Amino acid sequence: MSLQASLQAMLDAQRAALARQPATLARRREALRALRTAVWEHRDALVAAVSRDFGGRAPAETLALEIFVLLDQLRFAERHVARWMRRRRVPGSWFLLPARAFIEVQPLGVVGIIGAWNYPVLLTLGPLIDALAAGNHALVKPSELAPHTAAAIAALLAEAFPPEHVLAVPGGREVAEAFCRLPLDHLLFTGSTRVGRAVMAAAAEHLVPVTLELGGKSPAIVHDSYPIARAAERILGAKLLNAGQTCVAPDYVLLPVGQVGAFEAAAREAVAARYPHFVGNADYTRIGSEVHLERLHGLVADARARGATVVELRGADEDPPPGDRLVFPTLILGATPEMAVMQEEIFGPLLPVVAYDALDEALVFVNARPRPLALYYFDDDRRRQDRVLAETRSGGVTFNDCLLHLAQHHLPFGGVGPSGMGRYHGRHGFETFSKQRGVMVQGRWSAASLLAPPYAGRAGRLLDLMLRWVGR
Ligand code: TXE
Repeated sequence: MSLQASLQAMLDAQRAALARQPATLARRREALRALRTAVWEHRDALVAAVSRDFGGRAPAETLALEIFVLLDQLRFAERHVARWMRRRRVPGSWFLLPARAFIEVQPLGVVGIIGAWNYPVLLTLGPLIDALAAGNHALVKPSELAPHTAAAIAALLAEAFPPEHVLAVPGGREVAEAFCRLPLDHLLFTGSTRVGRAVMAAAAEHLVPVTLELGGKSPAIVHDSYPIARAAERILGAKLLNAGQTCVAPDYVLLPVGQVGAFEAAAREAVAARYPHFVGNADYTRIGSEVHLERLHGLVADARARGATVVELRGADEDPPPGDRLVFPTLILGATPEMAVMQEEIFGPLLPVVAYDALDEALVFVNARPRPLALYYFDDDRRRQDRVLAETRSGGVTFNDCLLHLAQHHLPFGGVGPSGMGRYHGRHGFETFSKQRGVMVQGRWSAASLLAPPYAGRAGRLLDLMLRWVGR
């Protein structure tokens, strides 16, 4: 059987199983519970697998940013799914009275999820939570760029679910491409904007709706009035989680022109407090692959050649041993738009600093670039916060810190424009993976029948009256 045919057979088996078993509340809760138990029981294996894939990922980062978040999202979904799936009565339109109307929320069917390598557990199993809460069956494709984690996820899912309910489909690019050609009921992809385009083009053949969780250059803007040391500490703290390989990491920082020196000093202090040394320090995550390591070295070299001041925030005598994919936290002072580091998503611990004179100028800079996945603004003044909200666009926003809007269960998460489309997390993810079916129940007496032809008489006069009622 060809690859495409065998994937199709998996999809068919899941569709048949879904038709046999309706997605009751009890089944959904049971599925969420099974996933929670499996993640909990496999947590050590997952932490170890992620660390192997990264060539060193701080175990606390995997536990806090992947396992904890997943388990808490699962608990949240278990608690709220009954309310989310409830039928919703809506008011009937006046001209159709006494007809009733309601929204019936149903599973879409069999959904596909393509995970990413940078948070290989969370970005693969997180969307699955929402899909299961919505009562779907799912095919899950973990990233082959995190192969040990992919195997751990496949083992965990095989233990928790029969394959006709949830099935991991590990494999490389060829599998990913075939996966995108399946006539799924929905496809969620997390990864780069470039691959996102290919995913959407492939999905278009069967009109498969897509949610694309992409990335982009998320700016952090610091206002002159904000304590610079606090801003530096929070921006660097967020940037260095997972060594910057986070879709919502602050990509570059816009600083008031007079604050660059103070920011550098505070950044140095913040880094030293977190990481007294780097070589042999398991708290600092390594770069996911050789390719990305080379890419980051290339970005630094290009910035230096174009006149930036490159400041590595590390002890003077440290050098990574060969084979260690360690990139030191690095400020790129005097970054300019021509530098590659200001053109592509960095996805690593490099932080370009761009100085601005007035807030207007900072907003123009941000708005001249593609809409980012996140925007961070440091300022306690509510009126200016509102102004920044009104005058910019991004997937999400955190004021006075970075990343954390992502962890708010009640907020939708997703990009805009090139940073993605659609949303998930909590109820928003539940809705992404549900069909909101509009249902009308006609009464014994039907108002619509008054408009039946012949139009020359009463029906015409009534229509005329109705038009005047809404038009004047
Ligand atoms: O490579 P690729 P990477 C961003 C981040 C990073 C950049 C590159 O900026 O630097 O993307 O990422 C599959 N149809 N993010 O190294 O080539 C292939 O099998 C379907 C942001 O991941 O962009 C592999 O699994 N799938 C992000 C993956 O795409 C296809 C997370 C490789 O992606 C395919 C990750 C096709 N035609 C990267 N071609 C985030 N939002 O967090 C390739 N693939």
